[in-house]
Amino acid sequence: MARILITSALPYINGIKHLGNLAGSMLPADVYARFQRLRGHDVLYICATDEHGTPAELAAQKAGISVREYCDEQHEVQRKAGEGFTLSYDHFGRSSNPQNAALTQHFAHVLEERGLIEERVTKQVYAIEDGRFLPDRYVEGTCPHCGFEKARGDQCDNCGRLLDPVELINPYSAETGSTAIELRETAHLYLLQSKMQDEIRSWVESSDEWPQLAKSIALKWLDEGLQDRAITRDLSWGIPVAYNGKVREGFENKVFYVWFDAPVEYIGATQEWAEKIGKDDAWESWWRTDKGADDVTYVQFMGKDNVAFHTVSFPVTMIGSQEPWKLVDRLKAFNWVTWYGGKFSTSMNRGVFMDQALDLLPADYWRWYLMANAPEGSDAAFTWEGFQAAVNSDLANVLGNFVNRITKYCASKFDGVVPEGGEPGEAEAWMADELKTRMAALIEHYEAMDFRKAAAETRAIWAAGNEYLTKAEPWVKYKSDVDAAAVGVRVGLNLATLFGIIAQPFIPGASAKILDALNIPEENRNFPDGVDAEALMSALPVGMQISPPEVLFSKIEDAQIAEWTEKFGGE
Ligand code: B3M
Ligand code: ZN
Repeated sequence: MARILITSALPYINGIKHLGNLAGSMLPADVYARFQRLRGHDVLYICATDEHGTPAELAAQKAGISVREYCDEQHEVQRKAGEGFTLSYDHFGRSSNPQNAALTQHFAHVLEERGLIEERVTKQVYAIEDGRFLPDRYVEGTCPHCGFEKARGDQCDNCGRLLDPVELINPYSAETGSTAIELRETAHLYLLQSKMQDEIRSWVESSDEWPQLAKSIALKWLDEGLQDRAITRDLSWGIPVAYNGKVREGFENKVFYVWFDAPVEYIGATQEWAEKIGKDDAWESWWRTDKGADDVTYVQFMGKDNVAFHTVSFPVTMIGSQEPWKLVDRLKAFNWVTWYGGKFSTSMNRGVFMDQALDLLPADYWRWYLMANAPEGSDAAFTWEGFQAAVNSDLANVLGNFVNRITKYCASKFDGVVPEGGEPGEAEAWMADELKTRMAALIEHYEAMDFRKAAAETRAIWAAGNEYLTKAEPWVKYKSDVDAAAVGVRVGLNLATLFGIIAQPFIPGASAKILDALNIPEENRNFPDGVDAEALMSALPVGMQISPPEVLFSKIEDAQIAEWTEKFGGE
């Protein structure tokens, strides 16, 4: 049994996330966590809300409440949305919790002791009328790289480049629009990433289990040369620049930069989890290689714009501390889910957000389409037509219809019990061969974290089941040879069980309905390897009572697509 630590990028606190955010980290991490648990591994799946930084402050100001109140509210909103999508976190923490503050301050202290943090006085953007420095998203202006006029102080949304506010051309206050801007001196702590260039490069190059997208982004940053980066900000909301309760002199009105503390929350949330389960030190065997974490496989999920922070600045913090912290072993980065090729936007009424999606249809409908269409090799567009096709064909027809047909036929002709009688023949041999090949391929895709391929293989196995029923044709044989029909029904029921079992990572709700209707005990729902296909096709005890499940999936009608296109946009 392996021990697998899984984290997905922490969603910013400012508002409910859209389907693209969900599909770009939290959902695939959940699918992978479910798969590995079903393979019998010891999995810890951790996430949290990312509550510091200017997104939180600006959103709270807009809402007219304190940042703390805003974060309290929004954490609850996001926790509920995650529950609605059946995201099976072991813990969903908060980066504003005390555990993260203590850890972040510890790292800053240790890094300074190691000579990797130093205080520097630099010129920062100051808004005279606002009477404050304008870090990150408080200032906007023209991007020096691509000329985009609404570039944010920390990153240009148009060309994606990370920016320093002082680089912006014609800067203005994002809050007030004031252009009364000047550069003023202010002291900040700098993380001397340039000193860690070689160590980080050798770590990245030795990481042989990273999918290509992640590795190429990390190496691109290393080739450009690691820059020393400010890890404090002139903000009031965030983790105080303090150690052991003593605020650093001159930093009374400053806090740690959100990206310095956010990844540390992966550890902080694990400490919250340990306290929640009543074993305060249980976090150590997941994060300290001197306390048992050396046998853990750590897998991170994120969008591609977060890769640099996870492969450079966070490892600089961990490796630079020279303490025995568990580093990421595998990193799965995603491109974007677009809304018909463009951006999701509340203000421009483009796209569906997590809460709205659940008002329309149950989580499984979205989970399936978002993973079958996952933005792995390139961006992937959400379209209503694609969504309707995936639901109506894959879920309602190929899976739903199969389960319905065979359970209803068993109920009508064999009193709803698994029938005995008859011997396997050609059709069964064909199905066994299909399962041997396809189950092996399916497990390979999951282990490689190729979610589109795993969904496609899952569907192909369901489709093979339909083809089997066409070959076995129990409803035809029943007229002349009940035993021969019994074989088809018995194997069909075993296949329905298997189809429910392998669907669990993607569509846990519908899978549970199938397996409950077939009276499959919890302990028999693990993910099999499919080598002994014949055993899979005869696992159900004959005479066992089964019942047809309720309707698993309703087809999406054109009228619904028309209504939703009107309401949420779509070309
Ligand atoms: N909050 C995600 C984002 O860029 C960012 C991830 C933090 S992971 C430590 O929206
Ligand atoms: Zn730009």
